[in-house]
Amino acid sequence: MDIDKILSSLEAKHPGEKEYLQAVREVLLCVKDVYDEHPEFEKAKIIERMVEPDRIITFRVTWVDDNGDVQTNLGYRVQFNKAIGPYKGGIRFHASVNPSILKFLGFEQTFKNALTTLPMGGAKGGSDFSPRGKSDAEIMRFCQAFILELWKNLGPDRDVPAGDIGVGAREVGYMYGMYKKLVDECTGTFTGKGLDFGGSRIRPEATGFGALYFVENMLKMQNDDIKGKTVAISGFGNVAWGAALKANELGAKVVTISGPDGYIYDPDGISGDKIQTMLDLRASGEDIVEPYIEQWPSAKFFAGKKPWEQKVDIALPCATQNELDGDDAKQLIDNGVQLVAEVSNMGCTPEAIDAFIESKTIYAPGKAVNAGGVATSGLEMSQNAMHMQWSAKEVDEKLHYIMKSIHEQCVMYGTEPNGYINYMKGANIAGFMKVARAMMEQGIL
Ligand code: 2IT
Repeated sequence: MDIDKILSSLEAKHPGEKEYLQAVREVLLCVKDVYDEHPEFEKAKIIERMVEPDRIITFRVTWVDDNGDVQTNLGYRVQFNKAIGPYKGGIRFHASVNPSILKFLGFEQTFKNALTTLPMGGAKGGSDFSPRGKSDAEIMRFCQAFILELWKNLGPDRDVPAGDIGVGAREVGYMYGMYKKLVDECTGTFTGKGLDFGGSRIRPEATGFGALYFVENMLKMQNDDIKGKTVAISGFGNVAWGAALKANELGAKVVTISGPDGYIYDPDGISGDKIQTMLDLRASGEDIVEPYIEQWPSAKFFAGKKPWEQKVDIALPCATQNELDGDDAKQLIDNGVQLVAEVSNMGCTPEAIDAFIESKTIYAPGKAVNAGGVATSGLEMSQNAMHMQWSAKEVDEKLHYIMKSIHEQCVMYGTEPNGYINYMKGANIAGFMKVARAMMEQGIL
């Protein structure tokens, strides 16, 4: 595989799409050797086909704000790859959303979903709509307007969206409500729904819980466990919440959370009622963490800084892409960090990943670590198809099994001759091989 040639042709076709090109480059570098061992892949142009989405749906979303003013946003759905199953992946509402970000997310989702062991293809969608400071009624009108365009491309065996940044149970509820009104069928079609209308138990917690199960597996490989370890978490949304809950439950001490305004360091540990504070901060819609210190004065707020400057055993980026860069990585390594697990999608920059691998820090990428979220979405699809609802215990057992299996796939494909486990390589090769085999067996399409 001529990586430089593929990348420069992609760059020429999609200039300036830096997140997308970054995600593609990482996968190509990891799978090159395996790819070259399979001349039939090259003959079928598997890579050239895999890096382009099946289609991108772009649309205008017009809605009326509380002042009666007409607002227009852009809406997208990137249906990336359906070799393994129906398109599946979240919807992101954030001012930064653009085709590059949604293409990187859809590309990553394809391999992540392959790793879950469940039959799901990859997709992502969203809008540049910013939920910050919007009223509940505005959120509802926006969600309805978004689905009024997108609904015709969705379906339980076609494309099943879920939440992501800026989209939680409330937004999924409004979108699914509108979808049902238009198609007049109750077939699931969204995951992350409310428990009373087809949602799965443990889905809200699943991304964070799954990430901690993955971390437990990583530590077990080192004959270690998480009890008593200090953990830095970034973000304060749904993913950070689930990760903090489970880290506490497993006996670790969470000392940071963060927002766009800076980070909180709480040496006493963020647990118990402080978790509720996190939820209240999120629910306020202001997108800031500073008010935490008004309620918990022993904690400190560091304006405009990231939590990676603190000395911790474990770092869990839980906020957004490229939130941990080369300098952050250096700081963590100098402070003796033992393990870094991305819970956000592509949370670390390529420079940060290189630094971790070079220093033999145990590092795992988002597409493996955070796959418990979409895996539990897959379980929600199964429950909807069966018209059943499983107990929390049943879902949690399946989530445990899935995370263990993802970890095993990473170890199988990522263990280097010197014993170091390169989880990035392992996850990319395992995910790639499954999608590639599925594409090969279904012919040139
Ligand atoms: O990045 C992700 O895996 C998600 N936002 C969840 C996707 C899903 O379909 O549950």
